Amino acid sequence: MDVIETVVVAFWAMLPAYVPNNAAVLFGGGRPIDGGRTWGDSRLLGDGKTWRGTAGGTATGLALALALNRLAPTATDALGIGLPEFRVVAAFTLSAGAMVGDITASFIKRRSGRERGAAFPGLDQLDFVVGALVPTAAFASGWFTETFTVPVLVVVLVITPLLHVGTNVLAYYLGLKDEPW
Ligand code: CTP
Ligand code: K
Ligand code: MG
Repeated sequence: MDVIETVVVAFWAMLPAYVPNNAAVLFGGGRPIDGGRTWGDSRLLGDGKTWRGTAGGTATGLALALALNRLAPTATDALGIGLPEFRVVAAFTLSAGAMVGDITASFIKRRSGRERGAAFPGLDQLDFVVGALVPTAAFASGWFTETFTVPVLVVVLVITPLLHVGTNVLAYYLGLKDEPW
């Protein structure tokens, strides 16, 4: 695989993990997951992690993976690049895992005294990557090793922070998000 192919495969394979965070912004609102509970002086997770955002984000990632599966043969022919089809387990671990990674990051942010919306460079850009890939490697290991080869993983680690910063700045200027991160 050349560099372009590797980037296209990495982006395609990660789309079901990328979209849940952005979709959660649109679905968010309603009851927070922590129900307002605190640990020490801070909220367990905060008002930024809601049931509706989490369910909406996961469902969007799952639906996207299934839609990509229908497009894969045509896109593979058109681009001449072998695009992976998502096993159902992987579609779920990628989308739900991304949400769990983001929630875990909020837990860590609250424990380190950061209020809702505060930036935590590094964690913000990679929480959902780790959250998506670890359960996928565990529960869809064959599919994972076929799809996420070492070059693909390296590309994921490089392009994800760039895409994350880009989409969040865009969402901020569109008035969808309160902070540009
Ligand atoms: N959101 C949600 N449920 C989630 C994740 C996000 O409802 N599981 C919604 C919330 O409305 C949230 C917005 O998407 O405010 C932006 O997400 P994010 O930046 O992750 O949350 P923050 O509000 O910045 O909170 P935190 O500091 O805990 O990350
Ligand atoms: K976040
Ligand atoms: Mg935020």
